[in-house]
Amino acid sequence: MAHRLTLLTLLTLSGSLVALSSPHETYSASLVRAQPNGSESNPGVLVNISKLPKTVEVNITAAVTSLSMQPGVTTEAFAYNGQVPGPTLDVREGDHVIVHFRNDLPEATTVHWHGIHLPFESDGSPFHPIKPGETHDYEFTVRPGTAGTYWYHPHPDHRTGFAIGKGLFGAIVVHAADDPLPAMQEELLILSDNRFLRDGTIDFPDPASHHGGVDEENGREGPVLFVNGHVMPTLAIRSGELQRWRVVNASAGRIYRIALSGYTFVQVGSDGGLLEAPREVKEVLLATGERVELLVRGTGAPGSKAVLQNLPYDRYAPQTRPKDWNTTVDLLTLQTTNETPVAPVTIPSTLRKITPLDTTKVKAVRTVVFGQGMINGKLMDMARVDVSTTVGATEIWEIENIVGMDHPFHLHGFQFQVLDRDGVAEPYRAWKDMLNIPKHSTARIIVRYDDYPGKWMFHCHILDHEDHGMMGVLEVK
Ligand SMILES: [Cu+2]
Repeated sequence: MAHRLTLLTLLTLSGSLVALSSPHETYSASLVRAQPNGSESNPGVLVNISKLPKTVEVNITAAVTSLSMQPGVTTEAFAYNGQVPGPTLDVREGDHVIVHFRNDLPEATTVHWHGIHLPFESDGSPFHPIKPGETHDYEFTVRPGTAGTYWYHPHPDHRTGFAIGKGLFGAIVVHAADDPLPAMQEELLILSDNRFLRDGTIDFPDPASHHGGVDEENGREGPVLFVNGHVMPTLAIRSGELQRWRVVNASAGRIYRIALSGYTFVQVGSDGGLLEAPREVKEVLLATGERVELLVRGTGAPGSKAVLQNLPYDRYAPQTRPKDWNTTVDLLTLQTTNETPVAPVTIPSTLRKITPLDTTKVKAVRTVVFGQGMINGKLMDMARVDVSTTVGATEIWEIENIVGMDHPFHLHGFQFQVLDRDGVAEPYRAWKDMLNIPKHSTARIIVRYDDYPGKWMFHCHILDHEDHGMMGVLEVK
C-alpha cells in the first residue's frame, strides 16, 4: 500500500509536469486529423465509405496499440483505429449507419452505441459478444429528433471498465436536419482519466489487493486527466465569438464538475440533444457516461487566457474517499486570440419543443433500489429478466439510492425524462439516458418503449460497479 501511494504521488506530479511543459506535440501530430470547424486536439471523424445518399458506412477495428500517453514512455493501450479516443462517428438524423467492426483484441468485446435508439441486435450489449478475430456489422437508422452528442464503447460482460480504461471510447455526433442554433465553431471535449505505472503501463491493480478493493468500491480513477487524449490542450476563441462545445464524460468512475473561470456557460443540450430553451449555468455536473452541450461566449479580452477546471465533487463513501478528492484540477486552456473582437452572436431564446411523456398513460411504476453493489438486492444474471414489459408501454421508474455514495443510472435503448428528484420537480425538460442518483436520494423518471423489442440493460455507470453486478435486464416484448 505504501509503495502504491508513493507511486501515485509521483504520477500526480508527472501529470502536473505534463500540464506545465506540454511535451505532447509529437504524439498529437501523429494522431490528429484535420476536421472542418475542429480544433487540433479533436480526434477526427470516421471516413464514410458509402456513395449512397443518407448512408454512413464506416470501418472500426479494435486492437492493441502502442501510444505515448505519458511523457517519455509508451503505453500498451486498446484503441479504435489506432487512436485514443477513437475517431468520431459523425452522422445526421435519418442516416442509415453501417459499421463494419473487427475485433483484433485478445479478448471478446462489443461496441455499445451509448444513448442511441436502435434495434436490440445492434446495441452491443453483453448479449452479443464478438470473439477475438471475429467481425460484426452493426446497423441502425438515426431517429429524427435525436440530434445530439453520444458515444461508443465496449460493453462485454464483466470487462467494460477494463476495456474503457485501456482506451476504447469515441464520440458520436448526430447533426440535426434543421438546427435552431446558428452555425458556429464546434468543439468536442471527451473527458477521461487514467492511472499509469512508472513504465507507462496502465495501472490495473490485482483485484485482491487493497488498491484493487478501493477501485472496486469507488470505481477506478486516475490522477491524469485528459481532454481528447491530451493533457491540458489549448482551445482558441476570438473575443466576442460564440462556440458550441459538446462534452462527453468517458471516465470509468470520475464525476466531473466543470467550470470555466470568469465565464458563464449557456447550456443548450443534454444526453438526448437540445433542451427546450438555453440555460445560463456557472458550472456543470457531468456523471459518468453523461453528455452536455454548452455555448461558450468569448467574453475575454484579446490575448487573455481562461482555464476549464474540474472542481471538487464528493461522490464517495467516507471510508474510501480519495485524499485528494477536494482538489481542483485544470483540464484545458481557453486562449482568446489577439484578433479584433467580433460582434456577439444572438442566442435563440427557444430551441425546440420536447413533448412531456404522459403520466396518465403509465402502465407500471417500477422501483429500482441501488444498494451496495447490487440492484434490488440482486447481482446481474444474464439468464434472468428483472423487468418485463411491452412495446408502446409508458412507465415510471423510481430509482432510490440507499447507500452513502453516488450511483449514475443508465438505461439502454430508450431516452427518458426526469420527473423529480427527492420530490422536487425537475426545473426543465430534457431527453436523458444517464442520471446521477446522489447518495441517499431518489429520482423518478418516465420512459416509453416506442419500438424495438429485446433485452435491454439498465445499470450503474460506475463501471467497476456494473462489472461486479450492478446491472439488470429489461425485456421489452
Ligand atoms: Cu454504482
